[in-house]
Amino acid sequence: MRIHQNQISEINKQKSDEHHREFSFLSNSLIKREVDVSWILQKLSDFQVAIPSWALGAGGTRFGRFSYAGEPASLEEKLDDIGILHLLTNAAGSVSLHIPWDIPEDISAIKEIAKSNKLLFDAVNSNTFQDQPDMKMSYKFGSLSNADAVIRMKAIEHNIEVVKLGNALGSKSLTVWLADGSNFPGQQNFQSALKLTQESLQHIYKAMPEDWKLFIEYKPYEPNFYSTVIQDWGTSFMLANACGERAFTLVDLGHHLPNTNIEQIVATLMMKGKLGGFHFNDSKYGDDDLTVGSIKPYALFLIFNELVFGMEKNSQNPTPAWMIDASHNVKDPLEDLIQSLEAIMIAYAQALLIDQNLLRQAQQDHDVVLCQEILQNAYRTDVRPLVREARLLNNAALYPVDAYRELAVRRSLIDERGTKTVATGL
Ligand code: AOS
Ligand code: ZN
Ligand code: ZN
Ligand code: ZN
Repeated sequence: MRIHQNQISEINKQKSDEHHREFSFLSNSLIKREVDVSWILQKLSDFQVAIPSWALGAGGTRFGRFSYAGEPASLEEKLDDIGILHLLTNAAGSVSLHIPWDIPEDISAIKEIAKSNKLLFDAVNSNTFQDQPDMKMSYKFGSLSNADAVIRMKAIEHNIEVVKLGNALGSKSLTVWLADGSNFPGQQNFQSALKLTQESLQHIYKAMPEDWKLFIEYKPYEPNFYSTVIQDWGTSFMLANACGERAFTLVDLGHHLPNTNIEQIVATLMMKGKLGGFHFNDSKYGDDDLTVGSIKPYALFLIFNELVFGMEKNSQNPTPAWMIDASHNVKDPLEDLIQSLEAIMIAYAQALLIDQNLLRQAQQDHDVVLCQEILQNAYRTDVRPLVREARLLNNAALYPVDAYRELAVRRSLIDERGTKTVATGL
């Protein structure tokens, strides 16, 4: 362990007066608004987001990759990094692995490291969007949708291997994201590509243990720029239905055409009990994978409003698997993840402030102005003291970025791992 809880407590002490002043001011005004503050604190404390193993190094763009000093070179080191995040934020309680980027050599040793960092294994991700060095065939023209049965089978088998590995670690779900699609009109027969994908997914689904879930990600473009086989939530939803009741749609915030009403997609899927997983990130143009909340925090809040409503009202929908899916080139990856976690907690806290009964009544009365007031009053409340208090109650850092800097975490990672590091993965 690079940092200890008592170091965090020491740092918290320096700022605890200031925090308590802000927190009591906020909680007093919330109590006047009949908000149940301790209920919100509990919800915030319980909310855990999986960290993708590929976000721990400075990723990059398709034009280049600039490594960040002190990056983790192995799965063990990645787990240690997430352990640091979890200690600072009490919000990063699990990891999402990517196979083959994270092949564990010694399963029980990896489980031990995860346990000592208080981490669980969330969804495992398969990879049929890259050819692996030992491969005799290529995914260049698709994987689960490939017209060649031998290549399809290879992709199916890879997914089954990933499930086996994940199962040994204690994971309970598989996320499938496909790059399959076409670049030019006429290149691919839409119907057969979709039909083959469905058959392949059914095959994988049947091979999963009975307590496993399958998450199917959709994306309208990239790397194929004319068509992708699973282009939208409707296609994913249809495929999930064709697989069975433990197959679900996964929403990645970056996987929509500009201005898509993502909150409405969330609501629709939850009504049908089919929102299985979530990839948080932010974007201005496409699948930019930027820090959560860095571009469109209001949209994130509106999405959380639907998530909160759905989690309360749609018992047919399991609690979605929350995950960050971000990657970029310029920030310290750990500081960036702290910022993403903070943005998620803020949006969640704001959404929890909404009086759903009052909103319902205003909708019923067609009082459009009041509806907007209710949403925006919640959004414009500075909930940061609530988020901090939830962390404090769990012995995490009041101000995680500050604590991270004060404890010189990156410095010690560089001392240990060196300056010229390249995290495995993207
Ligand atoms: C790709 O665009 C998807 O968002 C995937 O979820 C993910 O980024 C990829 O699987 C990384 O391995
Ligand atoms: Zn994703
Ligand atoms: Zn993506
Ligand atoms: Zn993305």
